[in-house]
Amino acid sequence: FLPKRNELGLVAVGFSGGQCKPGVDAAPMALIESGLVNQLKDDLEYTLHYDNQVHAYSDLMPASDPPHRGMKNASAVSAVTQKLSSQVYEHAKHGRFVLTLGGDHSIAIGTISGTAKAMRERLGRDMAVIWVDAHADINTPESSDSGNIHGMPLAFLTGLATEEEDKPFGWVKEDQRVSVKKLVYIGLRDVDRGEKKILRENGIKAFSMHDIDRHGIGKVMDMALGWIGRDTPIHLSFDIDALDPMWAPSTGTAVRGGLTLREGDFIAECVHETGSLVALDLVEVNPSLEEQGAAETVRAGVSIVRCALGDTLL
Ligand code: 4U7
Ligand code: MN
Ligand code: MN
Ligand code: MN
Repeated sequence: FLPKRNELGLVAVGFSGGQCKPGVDAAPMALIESGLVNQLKDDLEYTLHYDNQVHAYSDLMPASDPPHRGMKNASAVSAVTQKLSSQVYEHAKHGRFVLTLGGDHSIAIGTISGTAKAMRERLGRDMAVIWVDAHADINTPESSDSGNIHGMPLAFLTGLATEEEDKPFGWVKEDQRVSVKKLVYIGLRDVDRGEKKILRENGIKAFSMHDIDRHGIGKVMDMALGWIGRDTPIHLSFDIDALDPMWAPSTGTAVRGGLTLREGDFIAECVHETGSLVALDLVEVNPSLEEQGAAETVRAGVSIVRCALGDTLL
């Protein structure tokens, strides 16, 4: 079921409407300009399927976007993620590995719904999701204090939050969802009270920074991948704020006490080694925050992507 050897679909998503800080839309260009695409082609020998544009989806932006169930920019996020879902689905359907460069984490509603559907059709299998993040991003509109949709993607993707057909996220259908049993978190350290309840009540597998301190990242990866099991397609969604601000300061919701860059790279390497990785999102890099740290943060993002796509130390 693996993606065709070295066929890579790239989607660059310059979208920031899932949260309130401008600048995260500039990340795809910053990552590409720092040499990422050339490295994937030249060093890692991927054949690239890329439309050579950073999508801003400005044609999809509604004239007015009043709050819906407390969500900010619900119509815009809905329109963008629905379009993105079909872009990602097209790549995945053709057997390509799908790399999506965000953008804020709301875009995962688009990427994961696209790959989940393609994997069901191609393999008849349910896909697993590894979510590397300081945050759990599983607030329902009702449990969210901020109304920012980048803190909610997993609620819509798992079906914990559903909507009527004619409402913003009513387009997310059963065949585009992932099971709570196939979701694994790594790196959590800032989980809202309502989210803790959701994780507990649904028995969702989560490895917090505490678990990483206790067992070490090597053991945690064994346990995380063991939970998913062999021959299950994996979508890796990597929020750069999983890394400690020492390594990735330029991000909208930085939280101290995070992963080292090497631990982040190691996670990506281990998931690559399974041979089951079908897609990667790299999100929440915001080069306009922390001017000092922007280049460093972009470099960290490039490094994570390279590792997930098969770069090795030796
Ligand atoms: B990110 C938060 F309240 N949980 O819902 C929320 F702490 O994609 C943060 O992981 C969400 O960066 C962070 O707004 C979303 C908050
Ligand atoms: Mn986060
Ligand atoms: Mn996130
Ligand atoms: Mn964030």
